[in-house]
Amino acid sequence: FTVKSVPTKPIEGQKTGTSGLRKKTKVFMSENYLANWIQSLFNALGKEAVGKTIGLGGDGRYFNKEAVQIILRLAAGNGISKVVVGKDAIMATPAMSALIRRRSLYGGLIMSASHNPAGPEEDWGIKFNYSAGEPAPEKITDEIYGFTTSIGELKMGDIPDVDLSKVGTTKFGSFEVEVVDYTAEYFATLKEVFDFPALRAFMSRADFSMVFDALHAVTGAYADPLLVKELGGKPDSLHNAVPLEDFGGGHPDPNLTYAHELVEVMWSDKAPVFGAASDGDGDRNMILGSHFFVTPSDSVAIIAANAQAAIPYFKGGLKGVARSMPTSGALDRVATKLGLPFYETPTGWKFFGNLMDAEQCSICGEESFGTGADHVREKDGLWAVLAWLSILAQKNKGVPVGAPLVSVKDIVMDHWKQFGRNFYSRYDYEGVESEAANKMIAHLEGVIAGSKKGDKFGDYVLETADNFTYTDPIDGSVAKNQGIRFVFQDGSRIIFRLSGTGSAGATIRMYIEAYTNDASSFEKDAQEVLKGIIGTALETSKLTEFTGRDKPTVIT
Ligand code: VG1
Ligand code: CO
Repeated sequence: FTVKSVPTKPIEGQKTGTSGLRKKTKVFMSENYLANWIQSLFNALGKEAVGKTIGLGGDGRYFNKEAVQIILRLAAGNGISKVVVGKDAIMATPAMSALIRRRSLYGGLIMSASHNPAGPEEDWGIKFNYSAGEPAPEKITDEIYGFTTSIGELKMGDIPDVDLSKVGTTKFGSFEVEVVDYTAEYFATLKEVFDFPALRAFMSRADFSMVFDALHAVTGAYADPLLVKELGGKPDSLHNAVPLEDFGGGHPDPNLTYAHELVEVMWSDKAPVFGAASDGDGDRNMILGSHFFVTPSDSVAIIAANAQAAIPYFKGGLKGVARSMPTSGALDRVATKLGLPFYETPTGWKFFGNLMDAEQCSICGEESFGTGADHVREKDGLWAVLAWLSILAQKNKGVPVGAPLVSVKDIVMDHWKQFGRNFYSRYDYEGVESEAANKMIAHLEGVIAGSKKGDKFGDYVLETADNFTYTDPIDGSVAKNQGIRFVFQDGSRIIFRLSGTGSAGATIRMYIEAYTNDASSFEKDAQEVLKGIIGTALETSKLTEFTGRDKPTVIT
């Protein structure tokens, strides 16, 4: 094939956020928008990528089928020797991470805007993962952005569209496309982590029942082969498990608001023992028990506390644990008790990679329904589901069929008895005017500058207030302005930051946490317990004054 030089011009605003580049689908479909970013990526990678093999796939959303062909032409034109593509262009985010690691690929591209809705009027996105399977560090994404501002040429290989519906290899001279089963490498990795026969035995108990809701997103393509074929689950335990280009018009975000269908099932009279959901690209998870919600911050703490006993991969113990700054302190208490190294990182999975590569961290998590481990370098929704099933299986080993099972709620209550409870909630204000959001953050910077240890904020006494800065302990890189935080003397916290994954306007995230070890209040409703501190947070930030919003769009 020949390589055509196609002239192009820089397009504004191609800067990646918390996790890749996300924009309205129409923006990505406009002339050269996607091609410019991909070419800039290859420019940033330079000679290093020439002759290498990369992975490619996505969450099945609208425009992926066209995008994959554009990316293949650019890969051919830029000297990539081979692209490994998931059948039908499918590849969940953690599956891509596993693919890169197991096949020692140079990197991989994931076509996804994760939990953002899909379709011609909604969002599209793209992210690049590096050789360890980790999201590209800021050093690379900054370089890509640099190239997008000066780009003048696209290098396009003139190859025909590649048929992605069949597994196999197609050659175009020195360039090759291999279409692969998108479950193969991922499931091989999961089998190294979990005891599949033990999970199968537990899931086949007559007194066990579950529902997994794929929200019509990418885990729909993995749920049947994994939970039914591999683990013997019942086919009717899968809900919304057919991936659709527009995710069925829904918002593929596994939380109590957007996964309401699952919530209704789990709070019904016939609620199953276990419920879970995942997001657009399969890296997030929500864990539910019968009439019970496990907060993501508690989930990672409970998985860490039980990992050694319940999951073969961790039988030698954990190397360390980590959480993002806004995630509750529940994990910190587990780290202290187990004597483990502990790290607090900025929001976004890319900050965990270095710790894992340096063998400093085995399990990590974020409050935003992201949980994972060092088997890959992405958060992993189905991993979290299997982790919880493993804990349930282990706790119920001696329980005869017919006797009451140790439930999800029992496991969480037991955990709180040992460690206390970190009441937690996040308020999201979506679609706020960017200027108003920036003014509020500037105001909060002022509050921080004017306050000192011992100051009273409502009922709370200030310990520290700052805009979080992270220095990576492995490579020394510094990430500044990662979130405004007020930490009080009893460990309670108020945090504000702006989302980096939206496609238009601003989203303000307000995170609230209060700790108690008073067992009599463990069953209280988080919104009730947090009412006072939420009021303090709203007053301190003047959120309503700046934004005109008197209530959040989503509460998790
Ligand atoms: C959000 C979450 C963050 C997560 C990121 C990507 O980012 O808060 O914890 O890592 O989404 O998740 P932000 O900047 O909007 O707060 V996913 O499932 O979109 O890959
Ligand atoms: Co996601």
